Amino acid sequence: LSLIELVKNMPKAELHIHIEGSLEPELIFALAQRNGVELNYPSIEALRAAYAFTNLQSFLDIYYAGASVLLTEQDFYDMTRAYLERAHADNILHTELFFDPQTHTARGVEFGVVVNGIQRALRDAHAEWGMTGGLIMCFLRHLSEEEAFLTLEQALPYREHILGIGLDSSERGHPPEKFARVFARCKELGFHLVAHAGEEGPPAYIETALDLLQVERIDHGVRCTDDPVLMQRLALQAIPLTVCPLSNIKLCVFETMAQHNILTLLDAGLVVTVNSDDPAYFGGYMNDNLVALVKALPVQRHHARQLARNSFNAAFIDHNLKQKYL
Ligand code: ES4
Ligand code: ZN
Repeated sequence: LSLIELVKNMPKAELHIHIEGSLEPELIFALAQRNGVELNYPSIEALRAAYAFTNLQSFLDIYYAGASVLLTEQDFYDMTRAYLERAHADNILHTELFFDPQTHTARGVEFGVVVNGIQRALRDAHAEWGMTGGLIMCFLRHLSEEEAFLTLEQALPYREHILGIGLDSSERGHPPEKFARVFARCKELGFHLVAHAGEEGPPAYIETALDLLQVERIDHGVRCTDDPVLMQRLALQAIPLTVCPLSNIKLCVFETMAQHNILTLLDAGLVVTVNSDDPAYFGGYMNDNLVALVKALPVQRHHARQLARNSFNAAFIDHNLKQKYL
């Protein structure tokens, strides 16, 4: 079996996928038509042509515009179903989905419409394929801590459907400490905790996410290589990093895939995982990310096997399920 076949076929978990980032231009246009929403792009091709990003913010502006077509529970179901079918095709057995409720509640879409639509698709995937998964609710870090607390209140009736809490959107200028109190409350409530840190922001944001937010995983975290002491800590404490290779190239975190530091991180013993982040915007799903790494970097079979093991070890699943998957 070639290494490319191995990475495609190996069973794996995905731990960093924004479900709104799985919305393909075709579905954006179909939902816009179904819901009578006006788009600022004349065609699917024109929209796709706008996916030329220079940094995180240039992407986020288009990503929030794309999400504006989502109005009904069925819209959230259809979006999630399409992602889960792609995930199943990539031999993903377990997936933890980020969602951004504030992007929707700000437009008058009820919290329950969002969660119920996504949750129903996850339930169907479990019934049909035995796929497991859960939802991670993200706070938008460009908004206030007070707005995060309000969102947490809205989430409480649905807490049985929410596995964890995350932090995403514009990183620079919105350090983890801005959300220290709301994360402390989420921890008391028993949620798992994660945060985006060290994608565009400095390694200090990785440290404060760990020390002040008490997160269990770091989303991205690739800038930790700027701080050798921090890197050693991440390895010693086995803090998983959910790395997103194609995302990092599209958002110019690294100039080319050959310059990506994922093998440096893996070889230093960090619990690195590979993920798709926003697959509809960044040019690929899970297996596309793995294949891109194999094509650009000296990935060995032991690296591939380690990435798959790490994905299950870093997942928020109970001991029995972990044993079954490992
Ligand atoms: C995101 Cl790549 C990335 N970074 C931060 N926030 C996000 N939301 C969706 N994708
Ligand atoms: Zn992300």
